[in-house]
Amino acid sequence: MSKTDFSDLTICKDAQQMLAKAREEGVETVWDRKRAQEPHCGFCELGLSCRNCAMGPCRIDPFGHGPQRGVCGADAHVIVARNVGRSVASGAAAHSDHGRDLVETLHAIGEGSTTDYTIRDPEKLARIAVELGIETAGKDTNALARAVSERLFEDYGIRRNSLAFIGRAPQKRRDLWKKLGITPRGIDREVVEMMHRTHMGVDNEPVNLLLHAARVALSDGWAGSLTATELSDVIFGTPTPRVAQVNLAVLKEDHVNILVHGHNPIVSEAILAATKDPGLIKAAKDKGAAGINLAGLCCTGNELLMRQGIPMAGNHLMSELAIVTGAVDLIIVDYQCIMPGLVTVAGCYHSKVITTSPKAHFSGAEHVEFSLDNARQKALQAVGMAIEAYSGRDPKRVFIPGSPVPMMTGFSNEAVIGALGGTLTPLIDAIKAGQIRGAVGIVGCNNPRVKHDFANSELAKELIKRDILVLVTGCATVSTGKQGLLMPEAASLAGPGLSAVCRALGIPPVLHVGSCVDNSRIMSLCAALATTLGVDISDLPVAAAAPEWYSEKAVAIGLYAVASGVFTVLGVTPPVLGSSVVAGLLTNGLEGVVGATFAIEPDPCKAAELIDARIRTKRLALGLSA
Ligand code: SF4
Ligand code: MSK
Repeated sequence: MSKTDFSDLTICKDAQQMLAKAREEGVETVWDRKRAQEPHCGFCELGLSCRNCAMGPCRIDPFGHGPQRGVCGADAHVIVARNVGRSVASGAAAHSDHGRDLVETLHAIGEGSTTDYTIRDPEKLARIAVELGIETAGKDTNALARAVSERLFEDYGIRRNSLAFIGRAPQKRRDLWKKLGITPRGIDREVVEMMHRTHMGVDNEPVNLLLHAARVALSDGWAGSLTATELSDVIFGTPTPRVAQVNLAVLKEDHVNILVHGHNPIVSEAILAATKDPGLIKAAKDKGAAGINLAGLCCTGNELLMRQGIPMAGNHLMSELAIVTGAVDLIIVDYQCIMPGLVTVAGCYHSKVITTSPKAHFSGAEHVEFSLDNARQKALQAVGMAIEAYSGRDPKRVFIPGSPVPMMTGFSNEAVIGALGGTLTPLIDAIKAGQIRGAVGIVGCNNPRVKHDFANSELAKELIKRDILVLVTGCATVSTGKQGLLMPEAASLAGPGLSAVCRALGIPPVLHVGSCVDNSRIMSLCAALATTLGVDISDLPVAAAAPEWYSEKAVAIGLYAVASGVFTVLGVTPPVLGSSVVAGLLTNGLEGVVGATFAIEPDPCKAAELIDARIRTKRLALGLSA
């Protein structure tokens, strides 16, 4: 029997329609593959399996009837902690390696070895140079680019007393990290040390392992990710508020449709420029198209959305479904969150998949390698390939559902502070007056274990109702944007205080602040608020939530938020419940160590209650009304 109602899998009408089309056309999606995997391995779900060496793989029986130690003698607590540590290392490595690519780009611009990229925000570059203690007098923009990139290269591995941007964290927080011995020393160093510690026979004490995991995560949040954000702004421009559009209806039936997918704006910005090439536009028209249409998926989509207002076709779980429209001619990817299944789905249509990074080849995809000295030429080539692919499109298989939803974007910290008149004082006043009771970052992904977009958007609705400002990044942006929460009109869904602030400023109650690496913007804002108020981040009425997370990057983000003092609610249970020590530390014990913990709550209404209670406690402790 063919299933046609997919409302149990996703709240989005466009996704439901595409799931029905996929089913009809015999196309397998992530949800089908997830079902085929069920039941998932119970040992792995609890974090109790280990394959770190060839004496194993090993598993611990959670009921006490089978083995309680791996072949090497590691118990449940060590195995779970090692697994958490490796996840954090992988997530931090992903963000930080992305950041390194931007340092290399900035350096190449400074050296003059690329002309395909320029510096669009030289003022921000100069501000960063001053922040890093670099002498700016007599240096032109290229010299500053060289000096800043050289300083930031040093964060990747060479031991220094501190990382370049660590001074942004409040003094109290830095003192605490120092006392705990978790001040990050080098981005690559912390990741490498975690891989070392989790090798058989190195660190076999779960608390010590988790403290180092916090250090790894901090090297991501206050260095790798922050570098990616700041240098993307320098090179591609610091975002400013604007209105764009979201959902599958941003695809255009009569245009050549190109989707960018992945994370780093280095490729997607080059593609954007190529889509404006008059010769290629003419070539598209010669093939019978009305023009070339570019839209984004996942975080590189967020990067283009924030800075250029390019529409978003969807988030993580929409990537295959976008192809099912039959209207996508080319999907061009860099790295991270690109499901290998995408190539198979594209193979069911005329759609071409192009990979661009030497780090990320996909079997079955065509590889057009981008480098800093050929990006413009390769982008023109890729767009040309999209135009060729358009000729193979089958109009009978094209179905683009619904109509686009408008969404406001571009709320960089600079834009927020600019809108407030150049200082944080109006925001602080609104918090003190209780108009804005607190702020919460809803970050992260989709996960087929959770009804698509439900938890992300319901949590946002519940929070704004309680006069809690919401900041979104990554795939949560699309979840909330599709529900209309990213438009100023959504102020009508907010509590009276937040609603009044939004109406006065003409802003939505849910602000889009960027991609996954841009969670560093939220940390920088929290740090600035705490420093202005003379308190620690853990004293602020703020929280974070990752209701639909799937990625190891989300584990790193969650841990750097907690280690920075931000209470963080996870909607998907991480594989830690096999160890009472690890689970207890993460959800309780860390409070006494770093002033924040994780909570695990899949129900978005209950998650909102937990966050509300936290914000209430923090407000009262600051002498404010609850
Ligand atoms: Fe088994 Fe220990 Fe090897 Fe892990 S490290 S696979 S628990 S022997
Ligand atoms: S893309 S890490 S699914 S937010 Fe950054 Fe989305 Fe999560 Fe990837």
